[in-house]
Amino acid sequence: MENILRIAIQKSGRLSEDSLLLIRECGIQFNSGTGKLKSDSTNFPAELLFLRDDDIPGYVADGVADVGIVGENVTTETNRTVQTVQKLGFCKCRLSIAIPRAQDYRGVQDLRGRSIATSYPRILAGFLNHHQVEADIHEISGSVEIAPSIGLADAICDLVSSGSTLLSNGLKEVETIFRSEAELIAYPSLSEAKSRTLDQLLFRIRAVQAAKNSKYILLNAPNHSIEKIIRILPGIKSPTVVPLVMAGWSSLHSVINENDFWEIIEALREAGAEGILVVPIEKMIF
Ligand code: PRT
Ligand code: ZN
Repeated sequence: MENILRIAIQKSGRLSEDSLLLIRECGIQFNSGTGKLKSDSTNFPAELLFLRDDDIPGYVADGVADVGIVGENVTTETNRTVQTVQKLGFCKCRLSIAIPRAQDYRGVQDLRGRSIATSYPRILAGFLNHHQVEADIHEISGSVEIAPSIGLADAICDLVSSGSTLLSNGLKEVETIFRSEAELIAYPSLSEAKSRTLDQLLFRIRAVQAAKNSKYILLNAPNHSIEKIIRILPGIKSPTVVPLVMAGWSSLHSVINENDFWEIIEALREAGAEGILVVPIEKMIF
C-alpha cells in the first residue's frame, strides 16, 4: 500500500525502548517478535524496520525507510540529507571533550597540537575549525574513554550523560561541543500518501508529548478566592468552575505545566485552595 510509512528504529540499544514506547503511546500496535528485522502494524499504516542506529540516517536519506528515530548526534555526524521533523525529548546526552583529570585546562587553545580520540570526527572537526584550533583527530569506533590511559591520545571527545564513565577513567569534561536528544527524521521527498500518514503520526506524537508536560489539577476553594485562583491557573482555554454542595465553595479544574508545578501549587495554597488533586494526563489534543 502506498500510504504505509516505513519507520526505522534502533534494533537494540539505548534508543530502542523509548522509541517503541513512543510508538505504543501513539496507539500503534505491532506484532512483536524477537529477532525480526521488520514488523507490520495491525492498526496503523506503518511498518517498523529494526536497524543499527548509525545506519538510520542513510536508510532515510536513500528513501529505504520513510522516517527514523535516531540521536541528533548520529544525524549530524553522518551528514546525510534528511529532514528533522520532531525532537523527541529522550536519550538526551552531550558530546564533550575530556582530558586527564590532573591536567590544567585554560581554554580551547590548550587543545592545539593535541591528539583527540573520538567516534565523532565530523562534529569535532567542525568545533575545532570554528575555534581555529589545529589538533589531530584520531577516529576510533568504541571504548574511546580508555584512549588517554593507554597512550593512544591526549584527550577524547565522546558522549556523556551522567559523567560516571569519565570519572571512572580519570578524565574531566572541559568542553561541551554538541547537545543531543532523539529526533524523528524523514525522507525529504515523501509521496503525498506517505506525508499524510506522517502527519497522522506527528499529530499523535505531539498529543503524547503535550500530555507528558502537563498535569490535570482539581481543587476546592471558597467562592471569594476564585478570581485570585483563576489568575494563577491558566488552563487550556480557561479553568472549569463547578459549585460544591457546601454553600460558598467551588471546585476548579485546569491544566498546568509540569515545569511550573511547585510554584503554582504554593501560590494556590496561599490563595486559599484546599484538597488539591493533581493527576497525569494520558493524551492532550488541541
Ligand atoms: O548497535 P548500535 O550501533 O545501534 O548502537 P550504539 O552502541 O552505537 O548506540 P547506543 O545504543 O549506545 O546509543 C544510542 C544513542 O543513545 C546515541 O547515539 C546517543 O544519541 C544516545 N545516548 C544517550 C548515548 C548516551 N546517552 C551515552 N551515555 N549514547 C552513548 N552513551 C555512552 C557514551 O558513549 C559513554 O560510553 O555512555 C557512556 C557515557 O555515559 P555516562 O552516563 O557514564 O556519562
Ligand atoms: Zn551505533
